[in-house]
Parts: sequence; structure tokens; C-alpha cells
Amino acid sequence: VPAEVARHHEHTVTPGQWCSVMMRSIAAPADAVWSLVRRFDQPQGYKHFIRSCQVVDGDGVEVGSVRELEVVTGLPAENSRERLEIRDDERRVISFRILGGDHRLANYRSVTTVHEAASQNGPLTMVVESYVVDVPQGNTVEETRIFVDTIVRCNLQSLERTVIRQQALAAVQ
Ligand code: A8S
Repeated sequence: VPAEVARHHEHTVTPGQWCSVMMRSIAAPADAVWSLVRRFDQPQGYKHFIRSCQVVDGDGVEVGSVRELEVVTGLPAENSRERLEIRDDERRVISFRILGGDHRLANYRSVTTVHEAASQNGPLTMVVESYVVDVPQGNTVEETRIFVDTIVRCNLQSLERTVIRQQALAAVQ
């Protein structure tokens, strides 16, 4: 991973916050993975906890754009308002920050980077996602870690499934 990309995963963590990083390798070209990850305006394309998304400020591409999400039922959340912090198509870096919403993840910020990996058996892509978040009042660091890691892991899994399905469909056309 180039240093200028790794740098994006360095977060300033203050007391009362938690920071973590997760990775997933996907047997598909980096461009195919990035085409889903880059869609700040359409996170529900692979994040299955999101029911709908509306861009309420900006065009959804420029930094500073704001989206409003509605979350599926069964979670301790209903909606979230999120701001695009970084979108770099060349280096394949995207980052957003949570501004507010009816949920418990205050000051959440995540960075996702997509990397081409060397492989002898076809294309391989590595996705790295790091985040920092406040530990909510009344919760432990451990509870926060498990909650957020579970969501991020599910998102990376469904990203993989979605990309693999798209690749398979494209191959038979
Ligand atoms: C992301 C990452 C996270 C999203 C969380 C952690 C969230 O959308 C869900 C449940 C919550 O309680 C918080 O990349 C919030 O989307 C699924 C509504 C923000």
C-alpha cells in the first residue's frame, strides 16, 4: 500500500474514542470494486443496512456533499446525516464523517481505500476500511468495537458478494 494512501488511515484518537481497521480481499478488479465504493450518493448499492439515501447538500461527488440515510428496521438507529470528506478516484480513497442522526455513533469518521493486489490467479483487490468513533455514554469500548466492527464487516462482505455477482453477470453477456 503506497504511503500516501496508508496515511489516510492514520486517525487522531482522543480519550473516549475507539479506532479500528478492517480489511477484505476480493477476487475482482479494483475498478469493479471502486465503482461501488465511490458512490457516496448510493451506499445502499452494497451496504444492506441502508434502506434509502438522499443527497441533501452538494452533488454527491464533491467534498462537503451531505447525504441523509434511512436505516433498515431492527437496528438501534433510524437515520444518519453524513458528509463526504475525501473522494479521490485516482488513488481510490473515500471518507465520510457522521454529522448527526437518530443513532449512537457520534463523531464517526471512516476512510475506505481500494488497492490492486498482485495475484497469479486472476485479479485481486484489497479493501481497507478504518474508522474512529466516540464510545457512547453507558457503553464500554468492547461493546462499541463489536457493534461497529460487525457493521463494517457485514458491509465488506456484501461489497464482495455484490462485486462477484456483477462480474458473473457481465461475463455471460
Ligand atoms: C458505514 C458504517 C457504519 C454505519 C452505521 C458504522 C449505521 O448506518 C448503522 C447503524 C447505526 O446504529 C449507526 O459505513 C448508523 O455505514 C447501520 C445509522 C450510522
